[in-house]
Amino acid sequence: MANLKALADAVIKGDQSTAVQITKAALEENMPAKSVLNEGLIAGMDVVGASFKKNEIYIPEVLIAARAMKMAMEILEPELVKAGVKPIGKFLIGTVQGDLHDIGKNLVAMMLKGAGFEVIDLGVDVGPEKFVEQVKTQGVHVVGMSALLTTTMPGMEKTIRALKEAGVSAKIMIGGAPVTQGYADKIGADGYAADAASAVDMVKSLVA
Ligand code: B1M
Repeated sequence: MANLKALADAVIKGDQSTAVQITKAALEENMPAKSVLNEGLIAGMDVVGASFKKNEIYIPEVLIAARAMKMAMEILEPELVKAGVKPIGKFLIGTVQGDLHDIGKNLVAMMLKGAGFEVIDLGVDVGPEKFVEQVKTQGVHVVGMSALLTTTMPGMEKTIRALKEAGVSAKIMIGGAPVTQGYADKIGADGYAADAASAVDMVKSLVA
């Protein structure tokens, strides 16, 4: 019988082929897709997030684990849709206007996918109008903004103002190397996270 603990371990080790092989075997044995997701893939990414937070592993290991999870998810996703399993929330993220840094933003997006969220990634250099338009049309629960430059941080404040003027009810969180909790409080963001693992905890608390 397919072993979901071994699937979680394969994600933790970033072992793509084993993750894919166990996912396929589990589905062939008619294991519920939701169990494969929660007890295998998400359980593995939870461990990765916790280890990253404690500085026991670093960005390359997280990226390798996320890639293993992504490959297995490609097999699992159609089965989750068939079974009517809904994501735990919709998260939209982008790097703010004028800013082209996306490594941290991508990591946050991957970790949230790993935690069971549907993630819409608008990419880099995203202006307030695009955030507003996408948040309104996509039914998003949490909007995330990333900035790596002190010169582009004001784009977060502009976007929050535009979202509020547009009457958007989604929660807003921000992050990126120069961003602080104090800045988040100052510009009226609902949440801030210093790293990708903390971003998952923050988004979970914002949708709770
Ligand atoms: Co640029 N760059 N860069 N750069 N770059 C920095 C950020 C800089 C600190 C370097 C320096 O001078 N020491 C400096 C900014 C100074 C400042 O404003 N404070 C800088 C500069 C000045 C520039 C240019 C202006 C350089 C120039 O052209 N003169 C230019 C700007 C271009 C633009 O954006 N318009 C520029 C360009 C580039 C590259 C294109 C070459 C490249 C980006 C490639 C890419 O992203 N695809 C680049 C890089 C790689 C860096 C450094 C070296 C690394 C950034 C990175 O990816 N870190 C950086 C110096 C450094 O940090 N050592 C630097 C790894 C990443 C995982 O961390 O993004 O912080 P980070 O994400 C973390 C957390 O911050 C958090 O979680 C992530 C994972 O734990 N997080 C969130 C991020 N977003 C979050 C969102 C959340 C929550 C948490 O909620 C929504």
